[in-house]
Amino acid sequence: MEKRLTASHWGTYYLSVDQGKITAVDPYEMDPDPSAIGQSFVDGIQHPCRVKRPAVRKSYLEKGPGAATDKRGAEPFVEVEWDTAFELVAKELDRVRTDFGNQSIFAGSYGWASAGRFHHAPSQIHRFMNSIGGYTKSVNTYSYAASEVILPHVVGMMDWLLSQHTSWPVLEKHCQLMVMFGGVALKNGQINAGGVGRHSAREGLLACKKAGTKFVNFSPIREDVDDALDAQHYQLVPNSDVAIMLALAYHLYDGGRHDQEFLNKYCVGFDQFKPYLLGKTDGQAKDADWAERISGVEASVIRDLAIEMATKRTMITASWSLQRADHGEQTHWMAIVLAAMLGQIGLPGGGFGLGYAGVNGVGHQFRNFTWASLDQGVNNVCDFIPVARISDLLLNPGGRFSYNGQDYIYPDTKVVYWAGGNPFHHHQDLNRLLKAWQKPDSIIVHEQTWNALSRHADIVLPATMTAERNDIVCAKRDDDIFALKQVVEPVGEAKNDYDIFCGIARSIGALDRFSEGRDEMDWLKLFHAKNRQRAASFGIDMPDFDSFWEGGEYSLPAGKDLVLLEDFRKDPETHKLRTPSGLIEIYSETVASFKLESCKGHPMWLEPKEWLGGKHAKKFPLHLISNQPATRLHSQLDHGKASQESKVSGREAMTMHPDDAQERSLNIGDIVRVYNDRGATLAGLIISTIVQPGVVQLPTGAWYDPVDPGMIGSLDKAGNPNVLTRDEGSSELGQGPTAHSTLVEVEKFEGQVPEVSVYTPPEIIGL
Ligand SMILES: Nc1nc2c(c(=O)[nH]1)N[C@H]1C(S)=C(S)[C@@H](COP(=O)(O)OP(=O)(O)OC[C@H]3O[C@@H](n4cnc5c(=O)[nH]c(N)nc54)[C@H](O)[C@@H]3O)O[C@H]1N2
Ligand SMILES: Nc1nc2c(c(=O)[nH]1)N[C@H]1C(S)=C(S)[C@@H](COP(=O)(O)OP(=O)(O)OC[C@H]3O[C@@H](n4cnc5c(=O)[nH]c(N)nc54)[C@H](O)[C@@H]3O)O[C@H]1N2
Ligand SMILES: [Mo]
Repeated sequence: MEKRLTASHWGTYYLSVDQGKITAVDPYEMDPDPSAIGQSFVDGIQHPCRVKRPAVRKSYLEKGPGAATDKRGAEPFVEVEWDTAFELVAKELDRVRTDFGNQSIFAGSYGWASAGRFHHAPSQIHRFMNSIGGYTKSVNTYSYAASEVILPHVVGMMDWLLSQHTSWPVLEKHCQLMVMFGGVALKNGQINAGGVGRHSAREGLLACKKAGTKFVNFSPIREDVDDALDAQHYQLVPNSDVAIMLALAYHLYDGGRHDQEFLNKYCVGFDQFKPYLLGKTDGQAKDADWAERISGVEASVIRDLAIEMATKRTMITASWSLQRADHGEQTHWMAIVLAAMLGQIGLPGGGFGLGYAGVNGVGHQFRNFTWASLDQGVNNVCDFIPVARISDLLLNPGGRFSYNGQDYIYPDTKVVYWAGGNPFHHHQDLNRLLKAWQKPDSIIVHEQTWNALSRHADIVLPATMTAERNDIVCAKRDDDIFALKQVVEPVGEAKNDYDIFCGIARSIGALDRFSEGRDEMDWLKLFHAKNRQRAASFGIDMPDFDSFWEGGEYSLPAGKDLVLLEDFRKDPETHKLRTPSGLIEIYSETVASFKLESCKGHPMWLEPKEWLGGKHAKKFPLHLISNQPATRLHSQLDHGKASQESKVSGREAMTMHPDDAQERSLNIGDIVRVYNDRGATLAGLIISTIVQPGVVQLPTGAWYDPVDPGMIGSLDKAGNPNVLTRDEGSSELGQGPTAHSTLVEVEKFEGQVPEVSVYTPPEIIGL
């Protein structure tokens, strides 16, 4: 039996193949902490739910664009030949380009797609669209949109910060106290966008523990920190982190323990922030008693912690989840202000960290090396949306929105084109999305499986998976690069996204512009040549293409230890930050000048619209944490073994505290209905003290599976939390997603339990 290398966002593995079938998955020998998600390759790649041939929704095929759009998700599909599909897509893109203009094509196509530099679906679709005149794009990520917009005003770009986070070995040597908001969940460190050679987060954390680092964590879920770290764990009212951070800041200041010299030399605006902190502006000192009333964390805990933080080398970490919430901008901003008051930013082991273990690679000791990727060309369309405003875009053509201090207008969308992302996974309030989804004339997707996205499309073009193609895999913030040779034949007639776009480009007459006459291997050789050239500029001699391709893997020599903002601390003049003042902006004149109610000039406690401390909690008394799933990446391979084995009573598992379960007379394994005014879903119940009372955990990623497909408001059978989440921007500044500010109620599901049916293909008919 042959074993062949494959790689994914969750790790590198060997696939055993017997007569064209994948029979086993073994972890890569260099990985000290391989992820079990890879086991889903055994059944996931060649699963019956793969899309096998191009397919068109019945009414669409019969009557063309705009036909019976309210039947999306409900109607059967008709399979067609590839050439027919290419023609259909080309004709529609031409119609829309000519009659309405390219801004009427929305191809933001946000999503993680698969690992692999060349077959990266979002890069492919953007290059293709640019080769035919452009498209309306999306900006920022679902991961940390609010921070991406606020942090450039405060300290610098989010991606730039993440690329120089203090590395694990430095933390091990110097960090005495790690104060964590939202934990450092190892379930999340399984993943890194682009691939993982070595999983390093567990090693890094355990080394810190061994060296004597003390861990303190504020989080609604105890599992956000590994038991081995023996962290002091405090539960808190979800979304109240800013209040706790403010109170820590207050007691640092009140006790004269803040570092005024650091504030003077490296920051601007402490004097504008101070009156708010002390309560001079609103009559409320942000002290520990105040924070206790908001967060439920005992005042004495906060006061003592402030003293301890000031006497130790302290790293303050905040997970990305904190800002995926109403007023999410305030959380990371305030964490940075707190770290600035401690004065340890730029010192080894101190300062702040955003998203340690949020993905593998944050804290990795690596070379800041940009691997080659597909050139996307130039987009001639200026229109854009903040990524999480997709439903608003479709529902309000011509409507205004505010973003980062300016007003913009939503274009009128005729075509939605997606390749490599799944809005029926990632977006909030799926019933609202479903309504918005009825608006465009055409919805075209490239998909691997018959998931909720492809089921709700008009034209579905089957895409290959990584094991079915050749590619080069490497991640940002990682040193390892892999040569991936095709392992198995594509399922059915599935094609690579590149070949699909070549087919459409040929029909449109844009093939040369799109492909530049290259095939898959030509592109891989081009990428490798660029990588070699870049490596040479670092004095590194990478092997030539043939040796690399033959060898299968290559690692850059180890990078140096990193200390976040060390250069800035050593010399703030030469290493100015990219903020208006060149310094850390505790108060931002720029943000203040926008005059927004939802985001002012300095970080503040702003009450979320939906949280346990608010009025909605009377009707919906449980805070829903729809966090990242431990057994898959988002919705990918939800049909695979690793994910399916984690289901409870046939659907996604929801975890509830024993007190809340008792109050509702619920038992382990019950099928429960989780609901609020936006929707309802069924989940299988786990009862555990890992979640605090008043909180339920229902991870993202179960495929949306409505009882009545196409019907807005239908009960979801599989446990997708996004039928419950809010679809409102974090603020008028960032417009980030706010899934983590959602309240629900839970009851036992009575009556005939509907069977989950989303993992078998929809009805496919002949015409
Ligand atoms: N409630 C709630 N919702 C959330 C979050 C949350 O915390 N709570 N988190 C958000 C975050 S941080 C993120 S990043 C998003 C993630 O949202 P997405 O990135 O959209 O989620 P994925 O499931 O990874 O979607 C990738 C899709 O691409 C397809 N795909 C994979 N490889 C290929 C390929 O090579 N070609 C083509 N054509 N298709 C491919 C897969 O089948 C899958 O449908 O979700 C967000 N949604
Ligand atoms: N296994 C796996 N790992 C993943 C992913 C995946 O799909 N699967 N997705 C990846 C992606 S795209 C991203 S962006 C990162 C996201 O990384 P994060 O945003 O950090 O991930 P989450 O799991 O949403 O949240 C982490 C924890 O934050 C806690 N939390 C939620 N709300 C609050 C709050 O208000 N206060 C406090 N103190 N804690 C809170 C929850 O208990 C939750 O378990 O994860 C990545 N890692
Ligand atoms: Mo993300």
